[in-house]
Amino acid sequence: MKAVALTRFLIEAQRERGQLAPDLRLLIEIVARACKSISHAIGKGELGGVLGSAGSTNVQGEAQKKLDVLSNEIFLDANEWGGHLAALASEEMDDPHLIPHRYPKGNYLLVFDPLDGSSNIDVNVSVGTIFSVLRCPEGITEPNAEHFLQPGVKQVAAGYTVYGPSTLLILTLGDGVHQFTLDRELGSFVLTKRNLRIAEDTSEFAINMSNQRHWEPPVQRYIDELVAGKTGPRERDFNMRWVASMVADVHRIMTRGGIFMYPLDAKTRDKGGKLRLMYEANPMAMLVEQAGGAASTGRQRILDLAPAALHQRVPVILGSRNEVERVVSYHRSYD
Ligand code: AFP
Ligand code: FBP
Repeated sequence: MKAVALTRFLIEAQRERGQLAPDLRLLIEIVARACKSISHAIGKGELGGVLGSAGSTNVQGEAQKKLDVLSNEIFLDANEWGGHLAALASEEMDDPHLIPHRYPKGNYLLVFDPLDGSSNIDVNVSVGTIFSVLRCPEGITEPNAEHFLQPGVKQVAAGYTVYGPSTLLILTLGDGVHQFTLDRELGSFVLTKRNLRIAEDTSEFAINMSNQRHWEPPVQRYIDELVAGKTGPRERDFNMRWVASMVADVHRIMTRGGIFMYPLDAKTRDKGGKLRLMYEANPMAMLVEQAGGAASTGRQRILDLAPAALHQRVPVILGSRNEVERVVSYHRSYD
């Protein structure tokens, strides 16, 4: 079978399936190009002088790595001139980035986490980029943070790139989830899987177990039951995996099922959770739902949440539908 490059896939989506506006196609192509540049910088590692700390902190108060800052700049430079965006918001920036006056403005808002899991860079473990596309409210030419505060159901596209042994782009335009692999020689993303599906059942879970003493009772109960294995109430053994790069953990679930949890706990309660709604939870929830899985805070569907702030944090429980529903039912029985 002839290889289908991302460009062709997008043009066919535009032409045949009427699914894609031309300016959204351009947006996705430019995002993919930015991800290629990030992949290239990551691949150089120590030789590129890009490892280690940048000596700065972001709006979340987290120490930035050189690659956090570089990836953010790559995204801004790649995306601001195309005429398809009204503004961009990044996990690494306090406020939205407006399109400079010398460039035309478009109808979309791009939200992104340029380098997720950056604590893994220096140890050469998979990291990723996450992005989400929203429509700019009509008539708004100078969007501010408020215009980004739309529930996840309003996303028109979402995706992530995982920089692992190979670089993969996982994309949804609201009609299934598709996987592209970066052909490094051609410099092109090539379609390698159509319509990824997350198995409804699983025997694998991902959670940072070192937080166990901080969890709420429903999560304590759920994980206790999994760890009890064959002799416990679930009557089978479960396996645990935790990469500490959400992109890598979610990608494993996209590939072979599983449940990923960063639940509310005593450590993160004051902030509302650990992961960011706009940059991490919403795009991943759209992808997971599009692949047949489920995504919840434990108490609410993630995609229905009305964001209150650009950098808002939320609890995240996502993956194989039957397990997510079980965790949600445990929350109901304790609340
Ligand atoms: P960074 O991008 O700041 O490294 O955060 C990554 C992350 O938000 C997410 O990708 C992981 O699932 C999670 O942190 C890991 O958190 P712990 O270090 O608490 O396990
Ligand atoms: P494979 O090469 O068969 O995947 O085995 C890998 C491994 O031996 C180690 O790399 C790793 O630390 C360990 O298995 C993981 O074991 P477990 O599945 O018990 O967590």
